[in-house]
Parts: sequence; structure tokens; C-alpha cells
Amino acid sequence: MARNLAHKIIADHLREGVLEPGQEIGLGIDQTLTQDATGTLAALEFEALGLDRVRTEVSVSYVDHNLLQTDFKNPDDHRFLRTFAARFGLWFSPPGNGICHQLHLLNFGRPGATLLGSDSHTPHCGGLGMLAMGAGGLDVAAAMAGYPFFLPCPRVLGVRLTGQLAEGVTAKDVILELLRRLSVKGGVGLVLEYFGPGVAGLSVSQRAAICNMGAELGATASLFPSDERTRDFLAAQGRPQVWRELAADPGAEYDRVEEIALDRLVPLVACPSSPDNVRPAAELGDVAVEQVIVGSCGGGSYEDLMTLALALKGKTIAPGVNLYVNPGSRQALAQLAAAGGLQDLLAAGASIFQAGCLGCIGMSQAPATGSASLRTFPRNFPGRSGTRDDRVYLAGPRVAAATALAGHLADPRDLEPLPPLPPAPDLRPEALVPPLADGAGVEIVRGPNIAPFPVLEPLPADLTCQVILKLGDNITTDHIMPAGSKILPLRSNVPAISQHVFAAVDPEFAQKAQAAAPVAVVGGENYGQGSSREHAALAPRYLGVRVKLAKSFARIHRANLFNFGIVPLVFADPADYDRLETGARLEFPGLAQAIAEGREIIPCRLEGRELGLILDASPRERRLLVAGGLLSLIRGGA
Ligand code: MIC
Ligand code: SF4
Repeated sequence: MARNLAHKIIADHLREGVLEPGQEIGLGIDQTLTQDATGTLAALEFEALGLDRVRTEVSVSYVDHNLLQTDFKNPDDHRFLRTFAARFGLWFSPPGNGICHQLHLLNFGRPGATLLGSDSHTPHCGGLGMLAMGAGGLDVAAAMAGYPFFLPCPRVLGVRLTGQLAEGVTAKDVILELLRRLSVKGGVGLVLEYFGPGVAGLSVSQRAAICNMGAELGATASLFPSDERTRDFLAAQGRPQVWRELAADPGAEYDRVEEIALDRLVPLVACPSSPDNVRPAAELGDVAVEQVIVGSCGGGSYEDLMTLALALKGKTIAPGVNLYVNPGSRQALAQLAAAGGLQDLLAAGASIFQAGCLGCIGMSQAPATGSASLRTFPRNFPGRSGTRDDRVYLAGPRVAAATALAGHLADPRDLEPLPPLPPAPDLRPEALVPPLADGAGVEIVRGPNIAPFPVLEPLPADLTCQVILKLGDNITTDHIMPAGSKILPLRSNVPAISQHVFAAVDPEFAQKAQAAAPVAVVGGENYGQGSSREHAALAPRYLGVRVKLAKSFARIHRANLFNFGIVPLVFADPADYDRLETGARLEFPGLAQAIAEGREIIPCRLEGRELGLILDASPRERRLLVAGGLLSLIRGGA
């Protein structure tokens, strides 16, 4: 049978289950990545598994998110991660090297391999033809320990590309076009596999930028074939030996196919405050912009930075605009400098920052009150920039350049065409620390910022809980567990960070939950979209949230809920969502037994009436819930 590439890679790595969409499968994981904001918990979780060394081909611990060192917390965590990596056989990437996804693509990714990362943009490496997926830290810790990664076997959406990108249009416009068509929940349960004659015209870096924001569609992964462009990219990175040609079999079938004619795309912009609120740049010219930032994992490659530099060469940015450049990697910055672009950016009025996530996760670079900010980042969820009521627009580097020059949102096709990009200079200055042959003697240094992992009790036989918060559709993990420069440093301290759960939605949430525990939260469609942060499950669980009811859940958050023993239930009758109000008391008689017995409808009473609530869970996921979470299950010897 002719197979698509996604199913070929899955079949090659299948350790448990059968390749049937929707069924739970266990995949062998070749490589893992963690970053500092999710990595400290993942490290503590790995330690709890009791192994002496990681059991993967490559595991890398990157420091890229928590770069501000305003007190001891972030540097303590970085030292912990450095010594943890040395102890357990991981590569370590110190602060300043760049963003995990950019670095992994350049230095470790290989076609045909699987990669699991504790960051939702891990699918970036799909640009190299690898099956790269985001997950919670606990799943990544388990993969580091050699356990399979469990997920519902995805369906495959083929995206057939034809033609070539027109002048002024960038790779970002390809994924913004898909977001416009499919919405932030349009990719749930899917791998997006790109194919067709348009693929050959895209560089690996452009392909990766497209795969990166597949996360915004809720997709499990995004994937390009591995071809001559992939071979040339790997050769330029000094890694020609890892290349192999990979593509779908001729005539391979997809569950559905979207067609994109690259030559017909126009420059696009995602408007506040959702990545799928997409409109053509040409229609937005009246929006004044005070801040433009070029950078991030999905917009800070050498090609992105050099595109900006070419567009600004010999010009200066509009008065009143702040233009910030956040290189995705140290390599990109070095190449930009060697190719002459850095000089052009400085002369145009840009400020150059260190390589890292920075303003993308509210680690500095917050916009001024009431102002609009245009960024080449993957996300613009409300308040994520650090400024309340922010107005963040997302676009590619050409729109960013045109906007910085005009002082308002602008269409780059109104400027003169750009010359071709100079090839990337052969520079690889990354300061990556390789694993030790034997780390047994290394002392792991823990600062006071690292609190012991909380003990999570098993599920009680019967449960009564009060609904203390009701929310709408597309609630993000940024709503549930906000990030930013003040809260991110608490990622290694669950009791402390839990006090900020839902802080921007209901500042009293933590107190209410602790006072009324056990409690429930109600949401609409696509609950928990966005980041992989497991804190969005663990911290509410710590406060006493035992049940979440929603119309549907986003993939990574759903898995994190199981991992930390919160029961994710879906309304059988969507009208029950409307009937349920804050303050309602839900009774779940015999809950643990109903879950253990594999019942799909979970008995629940609301004021004497039965509510139809569905638990769509595998036998493995049911065991997690009953035990109170994965660590409790493992500690209990299961
Ligand atoms: C994000 O872009 O939202 C983050 C910050 O990179 C998160 C990870 C985190 O919360 O630490 C993600 O994408 O998973
Ligand atoms: Fe970092 Fe932003 Fe990418 Fe998340 S989306 S990894 S915060 S650059």
C-alpha cells in the first residue's frame, strides 16, 4: 500500500498499538529536547524515574526562555540544568546560544527520526523530515528514560504546494494562510504533511518556519520530505552523514488535502489576539505601530534576519518606532554579521538583543499601553507580551520591515523588490556542551528556587466538587498558567507558581480553589490550546482542581491533565455547558471505579439531575487518573 511519509515514520517507530487513526499508540523516541522553563520540572521528573543516564540517541537541555537574571532564581535553575545534563548524559546549551528549535534544527535534527520536546513548537524540526512533537515535561522525561511516547495515532492532512512564493511574500504567509483557513483548532489530531512541486522552492529554514506554527493549528506535528535541499542544508551544517532521502510513496493517500498555490499568496498578518485572526497586510494600513520585533523560534533564522537587513539597507526606520532584533541562534547572528546585515540593521536604527525567546514570552520587550506591536513570533495570545490589553500582530520579516519603515502596518510589495539573499556564511559558533562519557560523579547543584515535587494523592472513590470558574472557547495555557518575567522564574517551585493560576482571568482563583478543594473548572472548545507547559495542569492540581469539563481539549494539555490526575470530561450534550454555572456542585459517585472499569459515560449528578459526561480515555490513561498521575503510578510500581 502506498504510504504517506508521516505514517512511514510512525510505522518505523511503533512500539505499542496499531497504526489506526484515533487509537492510542506508543512511539519510540530517538531524540528529546527540553528548555529551561519546562526543563527543570522535566529534570526532577527524570530523576524520580531512578535511571543513571538518558536512554536516547540525543537529549539536549537548552536554556533560552528565562534569560533575565533579575535575582538568583533563573541563574540557579540554569546551573541546576547544566549539572543535571552533565550528570545524566545530555547535551547542554547555555544561555545566549539561542532558541531550542532553531538550534536543534541546525545541530541535531535528522530526517526520519522522532523528536519529543517539552515545548509546543518542537514540530519546527519537521522542516528536516523528522517527526517532531511537543509534549509535557513528564512525557519528555519518560522518553529520556527510553519509554515510548503515547498519543492518539494522528490522521494526516496533506498540504499540496504548487508554484513559488512571489516577491514580498515569505514562508510565514504559508502558515498564516492555513491558520486563516483552518483556525486554531483545525489541526487537532492531525499531522500536516507538505508535498507537491512547490516544496523544492522552499529552503529548510522556510520549511521549518512553516512547521513551527503548525502548533498554532493544534496539529500533532508538521512534516516536509527530505530532498536535495535538505541534503545541502545538512552538509552546510557539517552533518552530511545524517541525510537520507524521504518522501511519501507515489500515489500515497491523505485523509484530506489542502492545496496552496504559493504564487497566489499575499503578505498576511494575524491580528490581535489570536494567530488565526488573519487578514492581508494591504487591508490594515491604518494601524499605527510603535514596536516591531523580528525574532523567535519561528522567525529568527539567518534568512529572516538577513531578509530584514536587505529590506532596511540604506534606510532608517520611522520616528517613534522601536525595532528589536532577537536572533534565533548565535549562529544566525554571526552569519548576519559576516554577511554585512548587522551593519545595515544598526544603521537603520534597530536594537540587537541576545539570541533567545525574550519578548515572545514576555521576558522583556513589553509594548507601551494602548500601542500596537508587530512581531514575527508564533503567538499573540492576549496579555502574553506582558502588557495588559496588548495589541500584538504577527507577520513575516518582509511585513515587519515595511511596517518599521512606514510606522504603520504596511504591505512590502509597495517597496522595491529585494535582491536574492546572500548564502549563509559558513559559521557555527554555538557553545554546545557535549555529554560526559560518565557523569556518575557529578554533583547536581540545586538552588533554593527548586522546591520538591508535590506528592499527588490517588483519586478518591467518590468525588463531590464545586465549579469555581466557567470559561469560553480556545482558552490558552497562557490564560491558565501565565508566563512573563515575574512568573516564569517560579517554574521550579510548584507551590509558589500555583498562586498565579488564572491570575489574569480571576485574581482570586488560587485562594478560592484552595479553600473549596476539590474543585472543577469548565471550558468550551479547544480548552488548553497553546504551549506545552505542564504547569497548566500540575499547578491547578496542586490547588485542588480534580475535574475539568469542556466541549473539547487541545492535545498536549489533555495529555498533561492525565499525567497529573485531573479528570478531563467532555459534555455529551453541549447544552449542558450552557446550563452549568459557577458555584454548581457536581457529585461523582463511584468515580474511581467507573474510570477503572472503562466506562465511557461517567455518572455525575447536578442538583438531582444526571449530566452526560464522556471520558474518552485509553486503559493506560485511566490507570493514570486512578493513581493520581504518572509519577504516583510509577512510584506505586505499575
Ligand atoms: C510558548 O511559546 O508558549 C512557550 C513558552 O515556549 C511554551 C513553553 C513554556 O511554557 O515554557 C511552549 O510553547 O510550549
Ligand atoms: Fe520561545 Fe516564543 Fe518560540 Fe515559545 S514560541 S519557544 S517562547 S520563541
